[in-house]
Amino acid sequence: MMNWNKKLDIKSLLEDLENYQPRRRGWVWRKHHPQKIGPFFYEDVSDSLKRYVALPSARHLGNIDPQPATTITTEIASGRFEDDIRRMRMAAYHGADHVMVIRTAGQSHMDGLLEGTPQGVGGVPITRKQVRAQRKALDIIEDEVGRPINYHSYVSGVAGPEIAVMFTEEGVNGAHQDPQYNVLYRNINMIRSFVDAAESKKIMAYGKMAQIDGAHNANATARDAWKVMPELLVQHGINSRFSERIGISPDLICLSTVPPAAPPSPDIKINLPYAIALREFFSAYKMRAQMNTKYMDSSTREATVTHVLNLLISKLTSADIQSTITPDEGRNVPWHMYNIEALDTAKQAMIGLDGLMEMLEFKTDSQLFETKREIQERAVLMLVEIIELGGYFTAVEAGMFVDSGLYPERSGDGIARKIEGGIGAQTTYPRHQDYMAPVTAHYGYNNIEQYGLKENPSELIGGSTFEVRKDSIC
Ligand code: Z98
Repeated sequence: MMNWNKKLDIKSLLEDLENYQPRRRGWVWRKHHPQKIGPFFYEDVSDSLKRYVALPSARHLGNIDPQPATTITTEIASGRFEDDIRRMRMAAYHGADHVMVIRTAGQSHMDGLLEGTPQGVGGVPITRKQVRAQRKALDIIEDEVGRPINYHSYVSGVAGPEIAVMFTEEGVNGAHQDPQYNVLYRNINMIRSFVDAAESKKIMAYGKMAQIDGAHNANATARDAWKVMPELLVQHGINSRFSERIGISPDLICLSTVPPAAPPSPDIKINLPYAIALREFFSAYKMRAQMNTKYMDSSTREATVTHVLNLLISKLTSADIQSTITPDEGRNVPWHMYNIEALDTAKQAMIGLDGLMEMLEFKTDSQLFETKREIQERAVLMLVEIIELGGYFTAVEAGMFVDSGLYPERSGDGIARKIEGGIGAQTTYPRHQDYMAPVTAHYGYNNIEQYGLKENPSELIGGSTFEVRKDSIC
């Protein structure tokens, strides 16, 4: 056990790193456990930590630190992997159990794995060495705080499947995976992105990683973010059904939701019906509620108020993962102090709102439910039009996505991509009749019957790197 007053020693972390093995695979949810903590009884909490930094006013209340039942995320983005590790530890003490390491801009365009521990801007280049050292650090940190910590990054881009394999080998617990992100925001070829997504999802299912989609990027990109609400339902639907059909368990399929509006818009009047519409359509899946970043400026005070209103929506409609990005992600200046304050904001608001839904119920015969229904109808109509147009690829080519008109209105400013265009175009090939790859969790046609096998193709080579850790992944 570390001396909690001493800094994590990066040099000793790197010692013998080539032999470090992750202690587990897969995502761990907090356990909901109503209980008495100090003088109060709490409904929506999980167990307290062994070591923690409580909210400042806890010193008047016996230093209690009730932990919400919801997973709480921090986004770590220093640009230096050593600093990221120190930030993770501080975040865990403040209540984060989902640590998302942000990539430096545009790793999606790199067609392969990177090596070493290079530096980045507003995030790090994700590599095996960096991931292994950070998972190792988190193993130490989770022993200190007494709670499993989920480590997370991105399986997006032209190297998606390679990254998914590396993440599974290294015990990464969660990742974003959504081919629509590649297509819309990184102009990666659509066919390549969907083929790669099938492979990546199959691997993530095997690694029991939580998968988060990319719909929140439409909120952040559209000029009038509240108008993309119907489309967001469509994007969530496409990715989550795709994932489920490939084998990801529904309790690991997480929708990346963001309340689209923020003050001075009438926040709750716009965001609440949307959140209810979403929960109703996608009740089988988990919700990862990210705070609004679109309407955020240089005032941390303003960002914090918006964050608290977002937390109220989460509490009213239930969120499984509460993301707290640094309030200044909107400005792309990831000051760590604001990450930590955002964690405290989430913890403070969630605990302050404990038991809210035992006291309230929605008026179902009100404007709230009429608006909810209208959003759902618009989303269904959009899906119908996509099918009539000839499917997703043609709809993207026609610019149907991230248009700032409220569907079925169109502004004509959507992001259009060419089916035959983009990075990685013309790089998919049908598998030969004889095709066979002796690897585990491989999507699609894999002619293993010719070797008398029905499953586990890697038996042919005495296990792949998922079953047997080989020198090749040192
Ligand atoms: C988040 N606040 O993580 P590049 N895939 C998806 C993403 O949303 C992102 C990337 C990949 C955000 C942080 N999101 C920004 C679905 C980035 C990153 O191409 O390496 O930048 O991919 O929720």
